[in-house]
Amino acid sequence: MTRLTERPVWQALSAHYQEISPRHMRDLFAEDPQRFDRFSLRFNNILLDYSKNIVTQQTRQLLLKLAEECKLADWIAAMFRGDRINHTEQRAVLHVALRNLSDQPMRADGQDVMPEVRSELQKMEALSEAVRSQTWRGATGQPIRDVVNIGIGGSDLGPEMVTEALRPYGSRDIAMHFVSNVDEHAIQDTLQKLDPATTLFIIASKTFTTQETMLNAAFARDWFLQTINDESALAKHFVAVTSNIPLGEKFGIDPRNIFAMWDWVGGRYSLWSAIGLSIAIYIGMDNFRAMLQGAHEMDQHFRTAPFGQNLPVILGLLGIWYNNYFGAQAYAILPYEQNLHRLPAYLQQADMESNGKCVDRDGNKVDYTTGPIIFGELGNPAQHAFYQLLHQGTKLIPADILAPIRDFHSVRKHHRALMSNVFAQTEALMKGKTRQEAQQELSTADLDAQQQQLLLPYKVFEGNKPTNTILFDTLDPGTLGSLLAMYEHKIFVQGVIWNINSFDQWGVELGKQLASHIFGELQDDDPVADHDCSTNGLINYYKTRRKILRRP
Ligand code: G6Q
Repeated sequence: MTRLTERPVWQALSAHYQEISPRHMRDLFAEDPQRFDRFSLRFNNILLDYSKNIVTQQTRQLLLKLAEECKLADWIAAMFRGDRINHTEQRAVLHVALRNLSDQPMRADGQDVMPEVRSELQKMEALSEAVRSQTWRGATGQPIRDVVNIGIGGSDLGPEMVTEALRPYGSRDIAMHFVSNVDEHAIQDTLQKLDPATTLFIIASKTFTTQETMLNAAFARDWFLQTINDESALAKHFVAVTSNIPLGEKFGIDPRNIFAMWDWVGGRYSLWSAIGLSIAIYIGMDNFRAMLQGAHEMDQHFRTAPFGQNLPVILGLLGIWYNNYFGAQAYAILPYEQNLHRLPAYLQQADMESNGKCVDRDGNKVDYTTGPIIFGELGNPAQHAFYQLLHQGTKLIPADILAPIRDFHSVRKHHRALMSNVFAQTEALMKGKTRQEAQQELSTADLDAQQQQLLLPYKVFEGNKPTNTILFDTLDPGTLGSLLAMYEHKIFVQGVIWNINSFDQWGVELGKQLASHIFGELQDDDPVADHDCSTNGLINYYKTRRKILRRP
């Protein structure tokens, strides 16, 4: 297979970059009054404006050619067909089946997975409705008031982000809690507010072996049994989502309350499965299905829309443009929607765990950069924090700005202020402020000529900072589903171009192995000597200090 950087289109893009990089978006806008129409896309009630990027029609053409030459269409077909495109784990990648609300089969290893998917959805519906309608009663006959999801990584970030995002749709009678960190404070702080008799725990772990989750789950079970000293009561207060059913049963969970997971769903792509049980309990199954529907519609769009009108494809290609030609190392996710406050953390995992890879599908070390550093925050507060670097720092950081047209609050002025910041920031990042404009502004200030000269260089903004603006009518379950599926597919598009496997995570596996070995070594106070001298030194310092601090 031709290596990426040897492809003629890659080289054509390099040459094109030389031509276009000195250009300023101000000029691109001045030259083309239709630029907004030419570089924006619509999908349902979502608008993607990507006109504020350093691209021309030729850039788009070349990027689309790159996608074509990298056989993106074949890869998309392979994913939907259930081929084992996660080649290092020999697994199909079928999170799209979890939201396949059509009556079409979807196959992994020739087997239609849809009957199992539907049956788990029904099981989720039964449990979530029982809890919501209070027909599910705890061991003392009381309804459930609090649900605690114990999981980490893919078994935590998605459900937590979605329950936050869809708060206006959430139950007022049931509070949701998420515990992932193995720092004891996380579980202690959560449990101290709760009553075991009205609490339901969801132990969410695909493997049911993850250290953090297992320790937190065992802690929760002990806490529960301290008050309700009856093991048979566990069945009413503990359910599990796992592909390791024997371990779930061994933990003491009633097999009827164990929800299945499959090896063709990666953790970070699993919120659509029973890993999303906490979401279903909180927003109800109708809303959960609406979210699946929104994702399914995006899947269909991704699968069928021409690449030039395909939101995930365009977003993916723009990311490649900055990452590989402009040398941009980072990418910012900036939601102007309070309830999306966990989206940056969620996308950080989705993107960085998927595309943080340096070996290609043929086993070769790549000679180009892959996944960017994803970071972000709520846009408005972030303006008063790190936007300075976006505006005037030395790094180019492309950003996605997401905002709803209509919010749920009655205070219209707030929403107008929020949106004015969206438009002002994207405009300022694009246009910047020229020396002349800065000079003009300073001349009207109450400053003498010397002070004006002193300030002038600091008041200049280069601009030409790329943003995508993503507007949607309102953050309802369907729209959220579409947006999340859009990002999942964007990540896949980039993985295809970079010729890497976006669906394994050997870096995460390494962490799991290492910690369990050292966990054993920390059982006693004996010094260790089997690591490098730094790690030995740190462990032994910890053991010595721990011993001293332990003394009364
Ligand atoms: C996600 C990763 C990882 C995983 C967690 C939890 O894609 O594989 O974040 O979700 O390590 O794993 P378990 O669900 O097996 O506990």
